[in-house]
Amino acid sequence: MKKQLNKNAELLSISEEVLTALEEKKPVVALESTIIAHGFNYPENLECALACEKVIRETSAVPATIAILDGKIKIGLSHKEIEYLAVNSKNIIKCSVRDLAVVLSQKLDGATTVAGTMFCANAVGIPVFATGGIGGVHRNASTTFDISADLEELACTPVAVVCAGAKSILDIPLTREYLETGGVPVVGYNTYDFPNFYTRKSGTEVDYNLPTTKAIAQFIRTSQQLDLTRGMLICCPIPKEYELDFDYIDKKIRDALEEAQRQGITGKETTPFLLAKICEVTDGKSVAANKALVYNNSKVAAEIAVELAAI
Ligand code: PSU
Ligand code: MN
Repeated sequence: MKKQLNKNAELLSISEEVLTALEEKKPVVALESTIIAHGFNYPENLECALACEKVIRETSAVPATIAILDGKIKIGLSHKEIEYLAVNSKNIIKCSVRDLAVVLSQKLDGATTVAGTMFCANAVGIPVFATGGIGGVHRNASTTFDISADLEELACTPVAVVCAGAKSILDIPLTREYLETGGVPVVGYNTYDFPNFYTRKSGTEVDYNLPTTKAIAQFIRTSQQLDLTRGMLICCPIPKEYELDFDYIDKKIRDALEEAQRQGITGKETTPFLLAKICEVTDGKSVAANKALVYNNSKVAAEIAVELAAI
């Protein structure tokens, strides 16, 4: 890991806090920034980003929010930098892996997606990453070919992504198939069901149910020992009290998908458009659920990182 870090030194800026934690092999949890710039609106985005960091600290781990600023991959953003991303979201580029080199070389501002964040976390040796939900195979992918680069990155980058599954704007069974093809183990944290973001069940299953964060940490360590180059998906269902009704949210999602089609939304705009539309048509209920699950994932990820550091 040190070697990778040195190789990219001029493109990397690691905060003092994160660098010390990495050097002392203390638990660190990576956090993405697309969720700040393009997942929520201001000021919920700022509130959510800071609360995730707080939850991780309260669980005895160090948060490392990742973004592209000043021509560098920043690992561990300051409060000011998080606020900058939250307020200026219109000028922040959504950065998947394909965007990284252009955005860095042109010194543009970028918010990293799950794929982008996994790449950066791995470059500095952070094996645990918390997010809301991953991108996946879109519902009409057989005609649009819209398959998130998150799935490709999961297939080639050894980082454990703690998430609430994938939301039903996606085709969940096809997303599961794609993960299987990529050799990505899909593990439920104390559940057999592959969660559906706003709801605890999607009707599809995980590959394995591991009941404790200790068991999950042991699994990650074994994957490292094997030098498996694959990512790992750790699925935590949204806490029961925040779960939305399946039929209610499914109808809203279908309406949002129709609206996206009517407006001809494609490519990287699709996911942010759908998220914003769903927020609008649920009177913010989707946002409350989204926040709750991200906090929960942050807490579980921190517990896993703590267990992993103790092995
Ligand atoms: N899911 C969410 N909120 C988000 C995203 C996904 O609930 O903000 C973001 C993540 O950063 C994810 C990206 O990596 O959307 C996927 O975008 P795309 O489908 O364009 O690959
Ligand atoms: Mn896409």
